[in-house]
Amino acid sequence: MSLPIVAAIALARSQVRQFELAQTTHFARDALNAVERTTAQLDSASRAVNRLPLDPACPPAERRTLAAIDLSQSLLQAVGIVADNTIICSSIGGSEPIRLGPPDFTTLHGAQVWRNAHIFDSDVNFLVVVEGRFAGIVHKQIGLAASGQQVQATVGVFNWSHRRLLLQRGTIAQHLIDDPNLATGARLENGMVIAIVQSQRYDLGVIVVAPVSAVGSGLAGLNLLVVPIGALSGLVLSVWLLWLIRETKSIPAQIRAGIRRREFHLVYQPMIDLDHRRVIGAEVLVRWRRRGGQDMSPDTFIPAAEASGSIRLITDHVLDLLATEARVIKAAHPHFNFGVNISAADIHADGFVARMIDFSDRAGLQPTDLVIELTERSFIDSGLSKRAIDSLRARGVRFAIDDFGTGFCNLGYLAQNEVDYLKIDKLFVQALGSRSALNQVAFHIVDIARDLGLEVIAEGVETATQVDNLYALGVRHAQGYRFAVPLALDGLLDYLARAKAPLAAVA
Ligand code: G
Ligand code: G
Ligand code: MN
Repeated sequence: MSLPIVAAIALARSQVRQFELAQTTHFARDALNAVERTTAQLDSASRAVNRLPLDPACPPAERRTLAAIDLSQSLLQAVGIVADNTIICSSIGGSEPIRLGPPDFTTLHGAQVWRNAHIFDSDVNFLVVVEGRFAGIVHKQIGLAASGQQVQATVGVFNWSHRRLLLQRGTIAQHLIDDPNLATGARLENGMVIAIVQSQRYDLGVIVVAPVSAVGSGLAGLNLLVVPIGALSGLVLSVWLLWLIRETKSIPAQIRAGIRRREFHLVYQPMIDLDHRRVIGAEVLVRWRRRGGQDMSPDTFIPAAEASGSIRLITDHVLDLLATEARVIKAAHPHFNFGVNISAADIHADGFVARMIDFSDRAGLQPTDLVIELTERSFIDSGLSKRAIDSLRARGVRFAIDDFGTGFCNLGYLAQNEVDYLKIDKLFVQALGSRSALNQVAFHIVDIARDLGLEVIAEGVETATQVDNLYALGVRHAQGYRFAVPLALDGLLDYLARAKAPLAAVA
């Protein structure tokens, strides 16, 4: 009955691949929407500025007017007035003229474009678009910082008729857009998914290049790619982005400040043993509550922390918080297990094993109480992770591969690195029994796990039907809204107290 493992993976992969083509195109469209919104704002700011009188002295009243225009155009970094390739007045600069030098190119509509302007004494470059007297200034790099290595995708925004890249995250090879037959569409090429969309409104296009299999894992993160270029669908995201753009501090500095101000806290999502309908532990998830009181999802800031090399700050802080709270939980529930998310950068760093042992001592945990959740990215450097994993497993720590099926899906590391669990991503759980192109993936993952002697944990389980389907496949551990949302410490303790009765009453 069980398919040979290679066939199972091939099947799962082909489903995922079709999905990736569609998904990558979808991301490119999202990015294009954002770019179009920014372009519309440039247009409207340009009309407003070109109506202003030209006063080379740039009096304060003029600067205030520019600032008002700037504020009403939320996607622009700044606006200014230009004469002779020189910004003589701007919404955020002083009154010193800023020389731009000759433009990179002129668009079909006569706007001049500087792709890498050094202005405002800043160490980042800006995209500057000049139309008549108007200069619109767009930040180029915020998106690069805010999106992660996690999302192994490159995004480029380019002028369609000139084939000139305007903004990019990562490096887009020029030859990919030089193609004279360039058209909207997606294709697979050398292990990469390449999606291109052309704007119907402007002389613009977006290209997204993602390694096959990086797409699923980046579902949320990929949205961040469009940061420099525009606002996004989710309110939380755009608030975060605007804040990032206006904030002058680097991401590591922001994280340090957040830690100092105690803005991070932990939530726990109960993990259920389906055989006995018991809570056996919880996954520990970090939250960042910004000063406005808004919770920031780790999907947003973990990739930013990883990309800026500051994930260790967060991991250390999470372990510090957990060391205290785990003692409270353990006091009431001695057999409780903790699933901790660890980034690839953590496990590849020197001293990881010592760090985890030190943590479990401080938390009063046995190594056997700990499940370390790694994403498939952690196995890229298989040798490095293997040493750490083997050493901790010898002490009784268990390991889970998180979001299995969305990453590199390379059997090599599964053979080399011994782990204990595969976690099925909620994407696949939710596709189960649906008409989604992904509806067979969970089945194949369970198959793979069985062949390798691993247990499976299902994530994002929301309905009784999903529980039944998963159980029928042989899955014995689950977490998801069906049982409990991620809960803060007090909520978890309440939940556990109630769950002492058979869990069916709780679920
Ligand atoms: O908590 P959800 O609540 O939004 O979490 C989103 C993603 O962020 C999860 O896939 C999880 O792997 C990751 N995540 C949550 N908490 C942590 C953490 O403490 N460290 C790391 N590295 N990732 C985390
Ligand atoms: O490690 P990571 O992928 O493991 O974290 C799980 C993520 O899924 C968290 O963001 C968590 O808040 C979210 N989540 C947990 N349970 C459910 C669920 O039942 N449905 C959905 N849609 N999301 C869930
Ligand atoms: Mn996880």
